[in-house]
Amino acid sequence: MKFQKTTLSKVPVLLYVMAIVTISFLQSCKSDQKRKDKTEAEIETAAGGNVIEIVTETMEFQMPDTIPSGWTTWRYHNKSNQTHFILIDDWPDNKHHIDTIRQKILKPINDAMLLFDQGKVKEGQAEFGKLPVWLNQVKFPGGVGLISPGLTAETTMNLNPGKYYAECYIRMENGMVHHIMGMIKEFVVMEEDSNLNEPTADYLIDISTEKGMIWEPPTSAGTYTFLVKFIDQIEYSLETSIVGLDVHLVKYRNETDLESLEKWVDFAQGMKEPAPEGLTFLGGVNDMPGGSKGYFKAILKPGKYALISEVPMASEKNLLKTFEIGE
Ligand SMILES: [Cu+2]
Repeated sequence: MKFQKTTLSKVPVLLYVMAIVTISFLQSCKSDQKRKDKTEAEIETAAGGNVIEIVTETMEFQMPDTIPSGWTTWRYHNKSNQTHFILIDDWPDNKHHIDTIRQKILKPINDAMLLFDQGKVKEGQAEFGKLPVWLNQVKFPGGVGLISPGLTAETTMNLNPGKYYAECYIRMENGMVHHIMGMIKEFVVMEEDSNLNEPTADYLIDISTEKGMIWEPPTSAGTYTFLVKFIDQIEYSLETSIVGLDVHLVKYRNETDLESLEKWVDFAQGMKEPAPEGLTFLGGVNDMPGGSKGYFKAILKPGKYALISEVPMASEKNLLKTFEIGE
């Protein structure tokens, strides 16, 4: 590991690399309630198959300890006042114990971020220096995209048997990372197959490091299933400090919102609650290895939307794509 080479702007990127994850501070309760009301009425159930229901009320993942292998639909109900996502971590063998993960990974990351917030760069880097080498071996086989308070996201993925963690590494307003506050959950994917057929997609999103996102967006309102094909993925390495590709769907109001969006999803610039005004996150597919695919479902109404990847300067990489749904 070459932490001494790490610059401040790159440091947060490491968090990404390591996979990573609060208590709600009171954010506009009124608008949350509005969103909740709207959501309850809008949520549709997946068409049969194997659905894993996951709920967050404060800073936790309420989900089963075991799930079947193969295709499963993750329906994530964000009943909290904060924005979240689910990133799945596949840690190397024998390093799986949750106490180890908390102590050796989550704590130094959280401590480092708090120090960076105070402008203590050296001290923050020293915390990163405590991270174990085996962190390099973590893999991210998918997860559910960013979802705003009161809303439900739905993502369908294909997981192999094994032991995994679900985590969220968005930060609270006070800087604490959600994972250290409780948003890390161990689960086992069993040998038993879900027997769920792979979904059929209405729209295809190709994502790659070279071309960014390539797709033809919908233009009319409806409930759609999107297929995200990871053509490749950026190699996760502490030495190169590179973040990965993923897809998040967001509704926005105007161009100013897009600027806040691009800045907010860049971990180097904070990714702290509250998420900027005017943005409503609607799910997506979190990081997957190159060659993988995942699906997400969303209800689109007239308005302005964007797909964004959680990387620095997304628009320059063709990883921020806007589209509009007409009346
Ligand atoms: Cu979170």
